[in-house]
Amino acid sequence: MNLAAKPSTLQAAADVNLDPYWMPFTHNRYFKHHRPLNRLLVAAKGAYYTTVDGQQLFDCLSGLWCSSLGHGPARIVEAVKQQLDRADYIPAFQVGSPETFRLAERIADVAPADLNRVFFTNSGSEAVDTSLKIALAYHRLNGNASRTRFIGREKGYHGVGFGGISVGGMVANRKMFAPAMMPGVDHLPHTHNLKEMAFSKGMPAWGAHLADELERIVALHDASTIAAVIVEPMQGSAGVIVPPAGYLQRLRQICDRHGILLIFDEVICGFGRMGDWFGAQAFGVTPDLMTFAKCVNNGTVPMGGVIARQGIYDAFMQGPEHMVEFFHGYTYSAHPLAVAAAHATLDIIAQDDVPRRFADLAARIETGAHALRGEPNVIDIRNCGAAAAVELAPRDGQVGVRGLKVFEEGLKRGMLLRFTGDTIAMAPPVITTQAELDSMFNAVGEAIRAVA
Ligand code: PXG
Ligand code: PLP
Repeated sequence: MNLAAKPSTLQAAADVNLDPYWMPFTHNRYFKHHRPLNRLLVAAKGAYYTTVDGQQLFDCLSGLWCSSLGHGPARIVEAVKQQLDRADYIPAFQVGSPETFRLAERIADVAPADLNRVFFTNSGSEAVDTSLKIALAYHRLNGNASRTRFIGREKGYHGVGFGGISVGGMVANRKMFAPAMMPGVDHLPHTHNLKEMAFSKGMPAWGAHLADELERIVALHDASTIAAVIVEPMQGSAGVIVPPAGYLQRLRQICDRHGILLIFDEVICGFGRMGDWFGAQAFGVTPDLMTFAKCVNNGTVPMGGVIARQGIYDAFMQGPEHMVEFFHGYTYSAHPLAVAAAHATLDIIAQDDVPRRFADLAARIETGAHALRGEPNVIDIRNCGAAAAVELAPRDGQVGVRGLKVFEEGLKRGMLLRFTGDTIAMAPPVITTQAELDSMFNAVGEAIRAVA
């Protein structure tokens, strides 16, 4: 644990060669130029990271939205250790561990309605691409081979696979790869409108009509060409963009009217943070396919997956019985360490009433976040479930610099914040105390003032 206290380790870290590691979604040159010791993390326990120079950092985003129970719950750690003693790896093609079947059953039990068939992947990106493949194949198996088009949404984040960036709506993640995008993808308009909804608490009252754009897209292409619509119930990556009241319901109605599958990308919403097991239940809308990842096992071992309505799975179950029905899967699908961590995580979520506790935290986050209204350059505050974002006006001609500076000021105050552009996102672990929540919002306020 206390690696940081050993001067030799600190020295070794200070001397570490930063060059060979190509950091994901990171300003590599800035990082390697500044060599920030407070951004080299060596330990994680509960709601805190320890930096290599011995600082404690409060984990304001639960890792990257994945460590929602806090780091290192004994039950999860033990489960993974014991699994490692039993079996390090078990293939998932043509064989399987009973624990995997049991995990699928447990996930089906907490998923809404008849979403009760579970396919395992190793990340949200893989889950998204898997869900798109299931949707295409489903229509083809049903004799609707012309249903090939996907509808995503502006500002959507669906991971970084070619499928995910094609239906995604973040321009920086897409523009370099434009020539290789999936063909036949359209996008719904995003629902982020400062003029109409700035400083809304929870779901904005304005904006349900934006779902009607789906009717326009259907009218343009004809429903017979459209396979599925994919949206995040709450958009995490774009900076906690909250669905307008009634919006998801309306998408569901339009999809039903036209035989279009509705995919909820629940990679961030799943497993408690929205105050229910999934966003689907929290928002009262049942999709046909749901992706998950992250909190399924508290981020302990990479794992993701897709939950399908039984009817979708059943459509695949045709032809000779000895045949593979879906030519898809990953070497590490249902990795035994990930499965073990997931069982322990589900135990904790169920026994400790984690969705309800997140609902309680959500109310306190709403109060704390909106108290930042009036701080300099704050142009919007949004909250949804146990997550909130503070959007800052960009500095002239320097989009993202203010966000970065607030992040750095946060570090000085013992806070590991998350910034995307000039938006600061917060989604602390469920174990966060009121005192910790207060100090997080205090520190954010101070950091915002420090860079004003
Ligand atoms: N779909 C959604 C809705 C996501 O939020 C992915 C897919 C991709 O998952 P993987 O496991 O392939 O990364 C995500 C991931 C952030 C942040 O700070 C968000 C994500 C990942 C990293 C950081 O908002 N979302
Ligand atoms: N590339 C090669 C050469 C492979 O053999 C495999 C898997 O066998 C893959 C990629 C896919 O790897 P994964 O199953 O981990 O996604």
